[in-house]
Amino acid sequence: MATKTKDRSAPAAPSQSKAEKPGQAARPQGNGASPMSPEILKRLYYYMLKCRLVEERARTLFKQGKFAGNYYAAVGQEATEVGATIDLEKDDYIAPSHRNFVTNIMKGTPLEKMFAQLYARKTSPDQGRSSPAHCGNAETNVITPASTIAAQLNIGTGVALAYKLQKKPNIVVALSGDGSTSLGFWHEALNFAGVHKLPIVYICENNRWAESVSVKLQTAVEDISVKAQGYGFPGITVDGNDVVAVYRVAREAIRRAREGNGPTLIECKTYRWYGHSEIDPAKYRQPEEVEAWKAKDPIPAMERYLQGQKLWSDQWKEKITGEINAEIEKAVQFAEQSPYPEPEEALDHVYSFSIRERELNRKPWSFRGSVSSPAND
Ligand SMILES: Cc1ncc(C[n+]2csc(CCOP(=O)(O)OP(=O)(O)O)c2C)c(N)n1
Repeated sequence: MATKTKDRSAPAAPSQSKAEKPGQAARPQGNGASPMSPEILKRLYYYMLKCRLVEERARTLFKQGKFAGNYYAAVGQEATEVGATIDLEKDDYIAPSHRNFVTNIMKGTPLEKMFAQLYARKTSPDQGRSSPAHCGNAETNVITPASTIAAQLNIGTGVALAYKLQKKPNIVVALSGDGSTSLGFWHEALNFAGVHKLPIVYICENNRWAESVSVKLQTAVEDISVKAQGYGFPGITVDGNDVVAVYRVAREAIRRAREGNGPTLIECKTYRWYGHSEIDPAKYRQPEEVEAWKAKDPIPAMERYLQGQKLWSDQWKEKITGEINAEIEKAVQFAEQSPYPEPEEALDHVYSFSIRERELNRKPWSFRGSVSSPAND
């Protein structure tokens, strides 16, 4: 039986009855629906703030040349990332994209391990193998993002199939961008999940741009959520900067998936504040567009919401900001003091017969004692 890791005391969300019909887009509101517990509202805010502070620190470190590779910030998209994943259980999986580094936080990956990933150190989840942006963690059920965009959806869909075959009550939340919807992988994943009614929720973060390509050149429809109609399951468009709205819709979709009623596609309309990566000045965008979206910053919006609910105090914000920043500093120090992997360790955990056995004379861990080398490999 799956164990719960998060507070689940919030009352049930209203049924998204409009969205129960395949592909029909609904526009739920965060405000005005059934009340939510103070605990979950404050947790939503806490995690958005944490994601923002972690990302801004990561951006600064990159610009200071502290780590190589690249970094793909999702600053501005916190409401979507947090709202869609906060309700997951320990055994559920997240299949993130290159932009969803901070979703690791939502599954409980320690910041130390995340910063070690940025710094490519041996203490990172992949022991210093992959790029900074490709942070997954087997220990917390976060799938390593794929370099090929949208491919994380196929892997996440495979996990959902496994859970269904094993009759486990667990689900997958898979995230991708608007640009990913132009790829065959995206459609293959959704089609397969629709046919087999898999326990998976697809979150499309429509942040308007895929590198320098506008969403208008990716799709001829206004709402990407209508594409779910082709796969026989509900599609919902939601304000991706309204964390309460995203949370309510995602919770309903997660419940549907967990109860065996199949996938949901949730399109979250949002925006990334910065370039595609830290080396992209994003000159293809109009400054007015960027400013208009920055005015919709989900974090102060949630602050105002909490103030309206009488759940706010400046001291509380100061306290949690201090705690998060201290945690980040500790994690940065941990990463900087961690060793790099040794060059010969690059071949550990690699599925290969010949290099290991012929050149290093050691058996690969995955085939230890059970499979012999093919004669002519
Ligand atoms: C198949 C493939 N084509 C192109 C790329 C290069 N690439 C990496 S990220 C990206 C843009 C992805 O845009 P989107 O899916 O909207 O996600 P976002 O970056 O906006 O979060 C592209 C084109 C790639 N990694 N894989």
